[in-house]
Amino acid sequence: MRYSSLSLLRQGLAGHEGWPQAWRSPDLKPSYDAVVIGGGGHGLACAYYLAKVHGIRRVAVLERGWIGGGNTGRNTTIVRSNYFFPESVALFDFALRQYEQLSEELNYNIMLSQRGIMNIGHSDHQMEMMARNVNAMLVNGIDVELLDAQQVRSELPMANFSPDARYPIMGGFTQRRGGVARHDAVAWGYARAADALGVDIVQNCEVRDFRIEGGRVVGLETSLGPVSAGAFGLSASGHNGVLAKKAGFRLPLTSYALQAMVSEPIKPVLDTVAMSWATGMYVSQSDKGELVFGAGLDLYPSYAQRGNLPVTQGVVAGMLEIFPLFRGLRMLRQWAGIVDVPWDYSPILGPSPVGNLHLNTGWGTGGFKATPAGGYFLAHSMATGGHHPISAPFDISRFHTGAFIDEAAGAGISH
Ligand code: FAD
Ligand code: PYC
Repeated sequence: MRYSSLSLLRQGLAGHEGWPQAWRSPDLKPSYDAVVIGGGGHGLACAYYLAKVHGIRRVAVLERGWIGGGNTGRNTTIVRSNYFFPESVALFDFALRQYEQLSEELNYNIMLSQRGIMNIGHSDHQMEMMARNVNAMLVNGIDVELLDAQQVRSELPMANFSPDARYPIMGGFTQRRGGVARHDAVAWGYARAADALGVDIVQNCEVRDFRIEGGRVVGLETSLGPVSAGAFGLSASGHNGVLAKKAGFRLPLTSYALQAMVSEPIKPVLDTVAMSWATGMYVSQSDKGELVFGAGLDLYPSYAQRGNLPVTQGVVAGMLEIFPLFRGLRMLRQWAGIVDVPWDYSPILGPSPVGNLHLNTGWGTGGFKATPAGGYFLAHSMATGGHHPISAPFDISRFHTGAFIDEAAGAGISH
């Protein structure tokens, strides 16, 4: 739906009471052609592409809470495609290119801000590894630049460049097409577009079990009753391991809490995303002025969605070492999401060991940037029964063949 400036003004003056719902709230039907488990950005994107690209419109997305209330609404909104291996670059740059035209495609402003992402190096060793990374990324066709200390200083003049700093700044590298996008808007944009194509988005619907016959899933048991379908997609970040176990197989991943926090808002001071692997800190500034910053994984596996204090303290300390001027700021909020981290830090995509159940899992700490890709390739797998060439290297079989795609470094701050 498009709004004229007059109708926007009228809504504003009327206290926003006349807005139509952006998507319906349908009852769960007994059967569909395809059912997606998990109403995060990936699940919603999958439903949209099933309908849009594959013409499959009898689709339901089942979300146990509210859409975007999982990691989609908890992440720090960084998008980038500066990964090491060609397989990863193909995947993440596919997503970034989708993001670059998504506002127009969905007619929904996802507030993509390509303000660049800057990784800061603090030692000769780190600069050496950054040079190797940058060379690999350039070979893969990614727009990255290695920077010396002066170049970093011209972009982050308020950082601590003292030679006596605990973390001296020796240089860095940047991807200028990287940046941030509004996480909720990505979920809402896909939800509205999928709904318009006939997809049922069913919230407060928890998937509790699988009915499996002859090696195939014939239906799901949910908190709103049973549902059957021809194809199923598992896209329930943070709980994919739990659900896979109910479907009778084990996913090679471990679930941890990942934390983030925001400061009180201040005037614009930071116009890129700054990351420091050595301190485990990254920070950007939101359009409201808050500093959005975060940490690496919590130290032990957990499903407690709040994170533990030593990690919070560590990230604040790391940020203040690099940006001492933020010292007087108050912290407004801290939170965490549960992330599923595979053994090689790359996602697990495509058909599962159970026929007609398809996987979109293992995005670990870095799946927001991949939302359009995760959705697109899950839809492809559900519609065709097989892989798109870009998702094929991420098949679960790599944990048998040993063809790992170890992106621990590409995943950056969070491992
Ligand atoms: P989710 O949004 O988590 O969606 C899964 C949904 O499944 C949830 O809504 C959940 O309620 C639902 N669900 C679970 N179990 C069931 C069930 N049994 N039945 C029905 N529904 C169920 N990535 C980046 O690229 N950039 C970042 O800057 C970044 N920062 C992050 C910061 C933090 C603090 C966290 C926690 C994560 C961050 N990530 C980042 C990772 C990113 O958030 C996730 O990889 C991504 O959002 C996963 O999207 P999703 O749609 O798969 O998952
Ligand atoms: O994947 O870029 C990322 C990221 C940053 C913080 C958490 N994940």
